Amino acid sequence: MKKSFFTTAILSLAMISCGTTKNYKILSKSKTDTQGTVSFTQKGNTVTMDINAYKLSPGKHAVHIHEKGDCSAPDASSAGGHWNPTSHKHGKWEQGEFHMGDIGNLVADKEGTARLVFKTDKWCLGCTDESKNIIGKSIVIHDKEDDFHSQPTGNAGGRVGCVEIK
Ligand SMILES: [Cu+2]
Ligand SMILES: [Zn+2]
Repeated sequence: MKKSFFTTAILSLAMISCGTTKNYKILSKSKTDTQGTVSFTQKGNTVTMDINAYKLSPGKHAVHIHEKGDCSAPDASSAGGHWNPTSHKHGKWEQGEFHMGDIGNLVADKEGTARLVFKTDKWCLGCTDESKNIIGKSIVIHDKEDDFHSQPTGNAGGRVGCVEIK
């Protein structure tokens, strides 16, 4: 009795302190040299995403969660449209209407390097709530900037990087 309580306590502590982390490589798409990594860590109800991208063109690049976890097409069209479980219009994160995958823009410096750390309690890693679960979706990095109002994609142009969130 005492031992099982102790084991349970240790396991709970491990889950709270370590959480779940998933690491992915960015796949270059549309004949670009895009490289980098994306990690997701869930602690409690908060998911932290950390994007480190390299070899982008300098300037802003839209980044979204798309609905299909399939980066196989050379132009990443296989990833489908924006992940939109709440059937809202495309927009800016937490301002008016927006898709659950409307992360915003990466800003690449003149070397083409961009980093974005993004935290939210609107996503989860593998929970049963399909309006929150990002496993089975993809991250798409675009050629152009998200203007936050053009429908349904923010006029972000082609797809230069892709990650299957498995
Ligand atoms: Cu997109
Ligand atoms: Zn969108």
